Amino acid sequence: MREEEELIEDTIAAIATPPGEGGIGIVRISGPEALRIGREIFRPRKGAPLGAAESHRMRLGLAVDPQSGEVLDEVLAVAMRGPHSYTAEDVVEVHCHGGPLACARVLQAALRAGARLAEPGEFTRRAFLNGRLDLAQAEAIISIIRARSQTGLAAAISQLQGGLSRRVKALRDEITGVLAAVEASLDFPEEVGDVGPEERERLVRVREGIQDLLATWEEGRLVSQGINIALVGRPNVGKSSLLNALLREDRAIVSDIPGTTRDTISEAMQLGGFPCQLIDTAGMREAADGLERLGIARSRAAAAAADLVLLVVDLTTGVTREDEELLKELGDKPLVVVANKADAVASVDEEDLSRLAGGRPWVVVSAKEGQGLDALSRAVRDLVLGGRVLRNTGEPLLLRERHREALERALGCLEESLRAWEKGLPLELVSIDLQGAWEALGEITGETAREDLLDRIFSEFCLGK
Ligand SMILES: Nc1nc2c(ncn2[C@@H]2O[C@H](COP(=O)(O)OP(=O)(O)OP(=O)(O)O)[C@@H](O)[C@H]2O)c(=O)[nH]1
Ligand SMILES: [Mg+2]
Repeated sequence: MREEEELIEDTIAAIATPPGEGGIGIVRISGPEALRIGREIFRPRKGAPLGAAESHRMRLGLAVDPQSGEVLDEVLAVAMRGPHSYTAEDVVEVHCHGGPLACARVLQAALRAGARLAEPGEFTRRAFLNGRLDLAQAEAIISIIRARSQTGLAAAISQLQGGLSRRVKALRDEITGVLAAVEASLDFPEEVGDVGPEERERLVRVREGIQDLLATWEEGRLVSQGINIALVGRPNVGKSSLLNALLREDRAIVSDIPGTTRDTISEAMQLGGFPCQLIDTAGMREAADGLERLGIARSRAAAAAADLVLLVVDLTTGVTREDEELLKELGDKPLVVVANKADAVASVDEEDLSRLAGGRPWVVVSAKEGQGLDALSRAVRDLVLGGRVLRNTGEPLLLRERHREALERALGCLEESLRAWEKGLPLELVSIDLQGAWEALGEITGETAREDLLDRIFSEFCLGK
């Protein structure tokens, strides 16, 4: 539990499910009054009042207005007594029929019975303040909610289970040990004597530990934030068909008329294990009319802004001069040449393709038959990782800029203290920098996080989380 405790005395409530129609809609109530409020707005069909019997047990009954007794919905309700709940407080959840009005009225009833409307992330903030989760774990929940790839999700789950926190805590404990030795030798120089190579060795190991974690950032950033991939090429080569094939969905209009796609279309998907925004663009050519020219300007902008380009060429026409010019225009942008319509040709002129690609990766696919898409996905993966391999060993990955920044700071302080030590500067100076490193590490798990930092982090959450 953190030292500077916020006093939690009120009870909060919010709708925890997304707005709109759905199977169920959940109103969540947490705090010291949750059970009382739950009893006022929920009338069980049979048995003891809510919260009086077994904890965590779903009950069928009616949600009612606490004042008028009007029936609001037929619901399931569950009371979870603290500390065995999400927030570690008493929690009541009312599962309504998933209509916006039913949920809103049950929430109103809870507010009328004395709850306060929760701020975004306030339930999770309470879980943190009550010591149920540390800060890195709370942030993992955001990463889980936002995960758009298997790898990103797996990394976020491992973070929620404390993978990163344990690592950071172990590093911090090492520093604590050295700090204690340094302080002791400062306070009782006669009895303790000098701190020596052993302590310095420990700090060197901490430095390596921090560097190892920092080395996972590129990969963590990839799996959490993803990349933009633009489909670029002449008209009619099958860019939109490829988008549809990769999405397994009839998303973009496909036709045999060149210049079908006018505006860029962007869809989120996974390619090569990474989340990405796949952007279909208008076919590039010397534009015939003004509208098409506008579309082509957008294509250029999309290609320029993309992290990676899939340059689509048409096997039925073979590589053309325009393909070559396009490639030249794209410069040294990371790029995969995608030769499409393999189903429509008897053989593929590999020499021609490899000449065009000029050392860049190229793959042969058929958007129509869905052929070669795995190879395309592998090519993207290899290009993005640039020879690096995804660890995927269950080792923690840095998923947030905030963690990277705190680790950089910790590393800076640690190096400073090692330098001071080696120069034989007074131990007081060594100790100040060690403190800095210790505090920076503590920001990751939240032991030393300030209130404004917490505000910023928890405001990223959705309402009801
Ligand atoms: N045989 C065959 N035809 C394909 C394949 N992919 C696309 N086509 C056809 O090629 C034509 C153009 O496809 P689109 O996907 O609209 O091409 P595009 O590159 O998006 O064209 P623009 O939007 O005009 O730039 C359509 O008639 C498709 O059916 C393929 O893999 N094999
Ligand atoms: Mg198109």
